[in-house]
Amino acid sequence: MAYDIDMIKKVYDQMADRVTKAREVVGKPLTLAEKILYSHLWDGEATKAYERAKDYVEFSPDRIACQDATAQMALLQFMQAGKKKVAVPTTVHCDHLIQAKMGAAIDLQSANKSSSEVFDFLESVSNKYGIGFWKPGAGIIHQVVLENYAFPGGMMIGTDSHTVNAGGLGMVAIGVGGADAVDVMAGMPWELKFPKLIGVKLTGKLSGWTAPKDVILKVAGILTVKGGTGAIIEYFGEGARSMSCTGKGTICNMGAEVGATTSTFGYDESMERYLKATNREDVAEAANVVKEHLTGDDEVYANPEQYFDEVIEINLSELKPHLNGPFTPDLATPISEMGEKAKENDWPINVDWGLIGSCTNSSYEDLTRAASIAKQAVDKKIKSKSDFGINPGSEQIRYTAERDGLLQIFEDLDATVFTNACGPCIGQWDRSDRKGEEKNTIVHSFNRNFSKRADGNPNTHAFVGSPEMVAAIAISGRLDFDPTRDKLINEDGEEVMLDEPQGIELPTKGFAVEDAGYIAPKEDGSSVEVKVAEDSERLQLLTPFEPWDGKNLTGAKLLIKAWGKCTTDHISMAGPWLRYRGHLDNISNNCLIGAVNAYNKKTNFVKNQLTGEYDGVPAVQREYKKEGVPTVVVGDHNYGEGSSREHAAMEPRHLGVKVVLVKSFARIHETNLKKQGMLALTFVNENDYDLIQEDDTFNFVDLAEFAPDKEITIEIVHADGSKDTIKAEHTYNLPQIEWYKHGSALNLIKKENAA
Ligand code: MIC
Ligand code: SF4
Repeated sequence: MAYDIDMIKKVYDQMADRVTKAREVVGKPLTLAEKILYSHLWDGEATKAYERAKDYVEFSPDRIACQDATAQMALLQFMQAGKKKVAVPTTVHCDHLIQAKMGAAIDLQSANKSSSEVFDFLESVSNKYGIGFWKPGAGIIHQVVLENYAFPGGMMIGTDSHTVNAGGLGMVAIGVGGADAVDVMAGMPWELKFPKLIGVKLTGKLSGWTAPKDVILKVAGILTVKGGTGAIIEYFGEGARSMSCTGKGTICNMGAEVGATTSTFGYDESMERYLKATNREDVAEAANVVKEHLTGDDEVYANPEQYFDEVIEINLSELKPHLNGPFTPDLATPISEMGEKAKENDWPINVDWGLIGSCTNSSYEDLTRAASIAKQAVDKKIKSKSDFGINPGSEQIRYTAERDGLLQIFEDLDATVFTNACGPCIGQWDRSDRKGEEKNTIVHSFNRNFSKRADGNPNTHAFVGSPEMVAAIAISGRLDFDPTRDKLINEDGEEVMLDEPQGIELPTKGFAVEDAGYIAPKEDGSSVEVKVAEDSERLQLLTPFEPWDGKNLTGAKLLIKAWGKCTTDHISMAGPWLRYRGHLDNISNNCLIGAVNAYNKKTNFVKNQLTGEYDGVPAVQREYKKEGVPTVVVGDHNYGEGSSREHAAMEPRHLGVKVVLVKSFARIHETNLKKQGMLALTFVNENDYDLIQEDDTFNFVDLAEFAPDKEITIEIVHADGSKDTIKAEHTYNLPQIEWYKHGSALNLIKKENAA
């Protein structure tokens, strides 16, 4: 379980020199993000100032974390890289594959049964290659990382978009696809385009019903789901210092929802308290020695406009509690306006479920604040109108919360305590009041609320709020309930109000746990055997993708023109499909089934140009593949928003799609496409999206000259024989073009290792 204090000290030892050198070459004071980035350059000390949003830079992250749903594909790839051990401390966390249904004990047992093949695979690969393994029930990856591994000033990557949660402890922590993690596990540098920097100045202090969650709900409203793309968000100011470390984690966590590369906060006393409470006094002491490098320079925070590309200011004293949703996490509505807005939009007012937990909001403080509301309901004889579900973030939190009577409070309200795992947040929810396709509303403290995400029902309106607000709304059973204003009627028919929530930042008696759920790998794992059954439906060894023939691509057919929002949940749905995350061919049967076809506004219903018939996307694409016909996927803005799952890139690649052409990409997905040898292009003129018709054929007439910064010409031939010629851009640099040439980045690693 042990974090690597020597590694942390080494990072700190070189930090002073590297930061000083970076300040010199950049020629001005530095933000915290720059300090961390420049002190983690693969080549050591900075020799030049990098241009933001332009230069590709190689980094040397300190840690890697993977979760069960993405680790399968990451490790299947790593197994091909020809290495004996991971080069950088790595952990695997089993949290996504546990369904929430009856409650923790039973659910965990059935997950251990139904997914034993996958858990055993992950455990044995971890054991073999020197990876720390957190077994099912140990907790959600990002909580476990925050409690055990994150450290101020560090840099980590993780195969999950919410890896960014560790920014709450002053890290630069970034979500990546498995193939990126494989590079670092194999001892190679990790590449990222030097990010832009957004500064968020927090003044004032939170009070009453307003929580850290509301900061990011507000920021999401300002920046929208793509406003943070390519940027690191750095929070600073007295307001930042006044918040707890886990509260900062919540804010950084949901930075993923605005597309930010990551978010971070400077080291302060809240982080020191958290490190000490989680038994890492030595890390706190080491951090205290280099404190000045673990936060941005004073001048930067005094004149942020001069150093950040964009600055947002939020006064916490004036910030109001919000609920964001439905269907998108950036639709921010202050609680006080929800009634009106819900009526206007015909959102169902009755709330069926209140769900508390997820990597976003399942800290001890979160549970105490929500419990303080739940307790009032019990004390004031108010019966909860909605059902309640709780997912503690880790076994350590669960154990401590149980010891301190917090879970009992929820149980007194008839809440179901689910496993310490993702559960409903990722569609692993067998909802007891199943709704079919019926319109209904749920509120939760999670981060994402895309259509169908929690329960597979496209008509479930999911709203995101702080845990205490979720508790209050669930108790009232109404979406338009404003606890600062509205009264409730109790069992005695009396009017009562809920008092403001009270939280406890860190357990006064300290954290406790009996079995945290960690299994250390063998020192020498060479004798460990990893088994993948040939007829397994859950796991499949990978077959390398075909290299590029170096020629222009011609005669490609349109597979689908996706209309509107197309997140990774639309491209490769989670929920029941998580089952196949280790089996590329089987999971490919969900390829793009959630994307809306621009021509008929239906999902999973596209025209097969070879037959003129309509069918599901995977079926049609398999036909094209059989006939050897290349295809193109066209998409709108922020294509691939959301998850880091590389399945969203590997599935179309496996099925024979050659090009994804969109108005804009989400960062992780664009990289995933490149890594898997796909051509990821954006329209030079985004209105060209409108030119594309259902029966189009595409010719990429100058692809043979594929080169950095060179536009690609696409001839679009319509059904009536008329043509349009358009230009597409790309962001491939030379090494990335090599990935394309070799068919994937992995093919290239293999070749280099074999040489
Ligand atoms: C998510 O929140 O969407 C997930 C499930 O955690 C994903 C990872 C995955 O798809 O396995 C993420 O955020 O990257
Ligand atoms: Fe798990 Fe949800 Fe967090 Fe993703 S966002 S890691 S599914 S809890």
